[in-house]
Amino acid sequence: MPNDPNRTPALDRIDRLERIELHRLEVPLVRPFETSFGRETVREVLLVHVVTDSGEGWGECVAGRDPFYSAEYVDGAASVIERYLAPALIETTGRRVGSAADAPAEPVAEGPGSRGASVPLAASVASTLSFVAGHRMAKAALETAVLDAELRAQGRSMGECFGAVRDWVDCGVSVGIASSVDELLDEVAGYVEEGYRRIKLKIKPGWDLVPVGAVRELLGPHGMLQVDANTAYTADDIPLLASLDLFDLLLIEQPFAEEDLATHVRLAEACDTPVCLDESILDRTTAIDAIDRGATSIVNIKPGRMGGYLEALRVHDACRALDVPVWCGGMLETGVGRAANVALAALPGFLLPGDTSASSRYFAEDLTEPFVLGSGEHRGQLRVPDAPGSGVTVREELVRAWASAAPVVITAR
Ligand code: SMG
Ligand code: MG
Repeated sequence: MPNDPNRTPALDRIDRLERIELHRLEVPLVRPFETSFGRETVREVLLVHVVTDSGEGWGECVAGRDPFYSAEYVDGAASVIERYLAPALIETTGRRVGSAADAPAEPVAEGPGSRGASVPLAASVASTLSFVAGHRMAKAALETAVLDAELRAQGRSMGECFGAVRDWVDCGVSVGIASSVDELLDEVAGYVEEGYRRIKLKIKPGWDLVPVGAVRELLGPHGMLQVDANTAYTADDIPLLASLDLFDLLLIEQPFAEEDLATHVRLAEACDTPVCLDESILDRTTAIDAIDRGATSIVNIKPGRMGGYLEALRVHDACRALDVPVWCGGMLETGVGRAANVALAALPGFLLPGDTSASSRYFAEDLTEPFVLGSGEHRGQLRVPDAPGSGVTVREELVRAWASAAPVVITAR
């Protein structure tokens, strides 16, 4: 009985979602982050906090302030969660009573040891929310909060649940468009000094060959370097982008529009540098399709863009089966989202350093205990959290202190 007051909560199982809270925060960035589509000085954070009969969990929505990186944006995500997703999840979970009846029709991962089977409540979230089209970042935040609560109740970490094979992950850093090449070189030199194992440069028309050449010279021939255009180019730019071959890059990330696989295929045929898709990859199906067509030979995995960590695991597994390397992208997450990303990046198919930088790259103070780059043999790496759930503790006093609006609370009717 879900609502039996005498019922003792199971220690390892969530039977009921009591409440979902949405917290809006503004967290200043330590330096502005400029991409081909805009400049951010503050991270507008949306946190989802779920309170269940067996504990609590947190998820961070990665949608940005504006609908520029993708169609989603943070006000829209908060609205769709409040109006549609959270009420549906509470309603369904109230009826659910932890039965296997709501387990997803499709297994979360093929074969024995399916990860979804061990987190039945989190694994039911995507199907419960599938009546809403799109809004993957909003759905991902909810699923992650439920996953965090469920794993905390089970005493298991996200790394363990996902199938992490390493305790430390290699970290890169994504460097925004600067106001001059000298300023860019100063910034990159600082990150190299800190130990980052790979540099990613944001590029756009007019900010490409010159800064990339200058940074290649700074790093020397062996420094790992890649670029990300966030869809700023068109087919006319294929010759220019192909000339980036000169700089021995790890990859060129998403030069063309999200929907335009065909032009990515043309670029891949015209250059030696691998083409990597970010914005275009929405789930396992689009990943396999893009790989089959030759539009991408490396995949940037961002769980928010894919509707959650469980779909991100499917993308990882599919890419691994096809021998396509993946790496973990970033969306300027606080420690809440970073913890889960670092756990994901510890999977065997993550063969390139991620945009999983230390807390200090983004914020003077983080919402959780800070992520700090290791030293010695762990220089340029972050440690994978191993405590239950995401493994980090949300500093609720900061959630209150940095709030930009009153929390929204959704409860069972
Ligand atoms: O989290 O370090 C980070 C940012 C990494 O460059 C980054 N993200 O397209 O990959 C990308 C961008 C999207 C976010 S722009 C605000
Ligand atoms: Mg990108």
